[in-house]
Amino acid sequence: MRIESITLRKLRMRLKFPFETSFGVTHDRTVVLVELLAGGLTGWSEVAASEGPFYNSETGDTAWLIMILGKEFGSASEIPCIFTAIRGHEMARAAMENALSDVEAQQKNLTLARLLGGTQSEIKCGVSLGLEDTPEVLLERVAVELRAGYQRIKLKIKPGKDLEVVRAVRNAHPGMLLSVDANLAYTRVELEHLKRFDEFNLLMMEQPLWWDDIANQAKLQRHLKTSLCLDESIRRVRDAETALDLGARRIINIKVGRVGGHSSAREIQSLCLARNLPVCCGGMLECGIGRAHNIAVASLPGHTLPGDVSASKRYWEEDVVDPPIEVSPRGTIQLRSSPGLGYHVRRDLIEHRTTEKETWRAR
Ligand code: OSB
Ligand code: MG
Repeated sequence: MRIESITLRKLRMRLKFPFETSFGVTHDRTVVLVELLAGGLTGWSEVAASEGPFYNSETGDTAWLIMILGKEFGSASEIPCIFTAIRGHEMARAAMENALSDVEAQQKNLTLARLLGGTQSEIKCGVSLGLEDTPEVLLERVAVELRAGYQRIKLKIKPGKDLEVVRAVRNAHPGMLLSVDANLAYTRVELEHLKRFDEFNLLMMEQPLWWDDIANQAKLQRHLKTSLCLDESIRRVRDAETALDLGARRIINIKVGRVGGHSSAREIQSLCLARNLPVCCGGMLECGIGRAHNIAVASLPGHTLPGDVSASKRYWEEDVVDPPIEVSPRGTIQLRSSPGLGYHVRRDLIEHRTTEKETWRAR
């Protein structure tokens, strides 16, 4: 597969509802898409980066990476070798490898999920709910998602919007799978406060402490009944090994963008599988292209917990894939059987939403 051309574009996409985390509110997404032509086939991927460098250091603007142009690959999994000299920029690297994975799957007449080693024909879905002004508004949101069938609810928390909110939701739904995500909003001196979440019987608490603080997360885990799940802290398999060795967490949130692409996501997934630890697939408010990649990731063995992969219509009036991604009343997404991503990419809509576009061609 020779990389013949790479098109990068930015799309502006309005979220149906603003999404608030401890690091800020998102109203509109700036989605960066990669369209790659290789071996006569077109592959698509989405850069997972947010609008500003708040979730991690990357943004849509730092992701215009085309070092693979004109190069020849037998498999998309060879791409990480090209990038060994690059420090960071995991999401940009991921987008390149993932687009070529889509091509490779089509070339081999496989679904992307099968190419990656996926074994599940249906994945379990949960939702991530942003911060809301009042517990009442949040409770209404929870009710809507449970009626839709979702198997797990994740609540964003931050100091001042945490115990009371979680208590309200837990009291209303004593049996449901519930987790929380702090996106680094606490410090290690808040141990006593964080211990109070133990009373809510949570599936997990995601990333309470700073992203580069695996060591203190390990100390924290020793004092909590609640399982910690690391998101921002895990950027490569070595981070996962460190976290496992230190006992910093019992669950890892795998986001294919954050960890640098499908190969790296698989390394982390197999490490956890070998140690009998569950993983869950995270999300970054993606449009259908990123979402389709996440679905393939979530079909791998060990992804036994419902992740944050939900239906297109939770975020978008109109998604860029056809059919839109749908969730069954049992809270699952059925994997598609057509080769590659399995969804038709709606070029018309993509063009319509494009605000910037650049194509590079190999000579
Ligand atoms: O921490 O998982 C996170 C969205 C943006 C940035 C970080 C996170 C999230 C989510 C949303 O929780 C997950 C989704 O795409 O539904
Ligand atoms: Mg998270």
